[in-house]
Amino acid sequence: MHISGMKNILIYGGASGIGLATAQLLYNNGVHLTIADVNAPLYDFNDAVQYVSCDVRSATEVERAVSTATQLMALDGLVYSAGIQRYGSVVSTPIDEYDLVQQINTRGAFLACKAAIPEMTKGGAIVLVSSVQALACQTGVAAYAASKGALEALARAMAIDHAENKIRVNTVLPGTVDTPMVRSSAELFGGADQSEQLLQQWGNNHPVGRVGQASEIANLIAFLLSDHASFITGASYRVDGGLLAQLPVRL
Ligand code: BMA
Repeated sequence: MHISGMKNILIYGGASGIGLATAQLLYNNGVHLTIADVNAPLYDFNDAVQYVSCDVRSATEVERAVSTATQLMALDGLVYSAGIQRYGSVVSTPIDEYDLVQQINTRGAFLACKAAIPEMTKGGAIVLVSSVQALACQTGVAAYAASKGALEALARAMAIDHAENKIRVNTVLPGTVDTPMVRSSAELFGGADQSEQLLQQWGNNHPVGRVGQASEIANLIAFLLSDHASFITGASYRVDGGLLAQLPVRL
């Protein structure tokens, strides 16, 4: 895929999972890239991609990532893919755990966009990685579902506020995707020995009969970043193997 129009992109949470798959796709298309993440990338880009150690809870670290990304040229793309998942109902979720999920999944996106938008001096595109759980959810994910729901509303607000700056803002809503985050959930519930089967079972919940691959989400992110999506803003795209199209009704 040709990522037309995109030259300089910053990816928060680009060290693994959907963020990393996006980085790989953009890198292979010649985009100048900066990855901001608390962890070092799981893939070796041979110094061809800038890496900034960044805890998205810190405004200073988030801003440092933007200034690193804009050393050579204006920023024209931002992907926010940092995220964590914790389990529990409102009653069973500890308050500090709720706060942590909001800080990383939602407040971090606010900080990233706050720092990056003024640097998108020639316009640009932002993609926030949300979840199908922003629209419909399973039991025991109250904090995570709330964070992703808020991300949707935040994206809409930014799309409206910054249309005049020629900045488009969209979200992608993945179903279950084979990432370190989902694998650690599978280990939590299935234990080391059953986690692979559990992942497969989660895949079977999707009409296509499998979990998604991070590269399949990256394809949509790259499209939304590119000029091919020039009339798309304030929109949310499910990429979920049919998960949300389905009613749990059997004939
Ligand atoms: C994702 C994560 C996964 C989950 C999927 C579908 O955002 O919450 O753990 O399997 O949504 O509900």
